[in-house]
Parts: sequence; structure tokens; C-alpha cells
Amino acid sequence: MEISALTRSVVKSNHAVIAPDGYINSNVPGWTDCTVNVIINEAMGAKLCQTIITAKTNCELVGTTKESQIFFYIISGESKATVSDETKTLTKGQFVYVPIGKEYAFSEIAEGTQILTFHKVYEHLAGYSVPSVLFGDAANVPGPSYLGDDALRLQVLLPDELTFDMAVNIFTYDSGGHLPMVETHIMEHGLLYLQGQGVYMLDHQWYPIKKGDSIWMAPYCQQWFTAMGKEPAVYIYYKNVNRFPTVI
Ligand code: UGY
Ligand code: MN
Repeated sequence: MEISALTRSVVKSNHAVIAPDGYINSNVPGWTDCTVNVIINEAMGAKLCQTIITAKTNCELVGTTKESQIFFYIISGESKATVSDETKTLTKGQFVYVPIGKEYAFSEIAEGTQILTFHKVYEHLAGYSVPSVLFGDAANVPGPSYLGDDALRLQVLLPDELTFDMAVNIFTYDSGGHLPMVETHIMEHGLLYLQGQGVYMLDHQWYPIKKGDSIWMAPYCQQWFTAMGKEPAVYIYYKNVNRFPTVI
């Protein structure tokens, strides 16, 4: 039997590893008949929010975005999604980006469906209009090799345009593949492992990581990853981008 006093989860001032074993459910108004796990939010010191929703029967997610845009990604299962009078059926790997000030409704959600959300307060940019609603499918997004290393492939799910102040990418590592350097950067990450396993270095501490785990990395949390095991390691992650870096 597992000793229930043990977990791989840690919460530090500049990073967190959240394994599913410590989930406690939250009730979110408008999101009914589901469990919602708030993985990352401002209470942790973050400037993004990341949740994982697991549908029960008759689940619905209904709301209106306010100052925060929301990116919804289907981890598994199926749901109908209506945003701005456009309705699509979304399955594993498909997503919808909901900009600020838009009504959204997810319905006919298959029991057990899991949906990942990333939320960020939108920062307007003079001369640019707010992004439009965007439906997409990770299966149709090219995954070129990363920095010339064929063991690493990066898919960029949102357009690389200045109107967007957040990026959501999927990073695939063949077993043994690793980041080419220890990254030290201003951008923040929220991240969910979709497949495989490996070892993440966060702020010079080493963590075994696997499918289902989430990570928060604050700005300047130093980071490095190597994939292990018999299948590629895949994670989807959020990053803040494209805005002036300082008020000084
Ligand atoms: O986009 C990134 O900063 C990415 N290479 N970081 C990461 O995977 N930890
Ligand atoms: Mn990074």
C-alpha cells in the first residue's frame, strides 16, 4: 500500500510540481457537474491560472470571459463548444481560444472528458485589436525541430502575432532528448504533461515528472528537462509573450 504521507508534489516560491494525488476539487460558478482542480493561480504567486476539468454526466461549462482570456484544450474525450455563435465538436488535441468579453458554452460533454484551461489577464497593445476567437487542432500544427535538434519538436498553437500576449505550445522530446541549455528567462510557464516521463530541473532542484503532472515556473525560475523511458515525453505549456518587459 502507498504511504499517504508521501507525494512528489512541491510548492515553492518560484516553482511548483503538482501531481494528481493531492487534488482537492473546487466549485466554479457556471461549470457544473464536473470536478475542477485549480492547479496554478495567483494565490501561488503566479500571473496565470491553470485548471483541469473532469466531466461527470450532464457537465456544462458556461460563462463570459471578462479581463482574462481563456484557452481550452481537450486532453481526452469530447465536447461541443460554442463561442460567438460558432459551434464545433472538439475531441482530444483540439482547442478553442476565447478572447476577453466573449460568451462561451461547452455542452454534450462525454463523461470522463478532461479539459485543460489557461487563463491570463489580457494586456492591450496600442494600435492592435483584441484577438478573435480561434478554434484549432494540435494534429494540424506543424512540429519543426527545436534549435536544430531532431530529438525535440515544438508546436506553436496560437498565432505568432503581437496582438496575442500569451503563447501555448506543445513540446515533444524523444527519449534522451533534452533542453539544449538551462533556460533563465523573464517569461512564466504553466505546464501539463500529456505523455511520457523525464526529469525536470527547476531552480537547481531535480524532479521526476510523468504524464498527468503539472508544473508552474515563475519568471527567472531556471529550468532544464530531459526525457526518459520508452516513449516520447510531451507537454503542453503556457508562456506570456509580446509585451513591453518593464515599467521602469
Ligand atoms: O518556450 C520556452 O521557454 C520553453 N523552451 N521552456 C520550457 O520548455 N521549459
Ligand atoms: Mn522556458
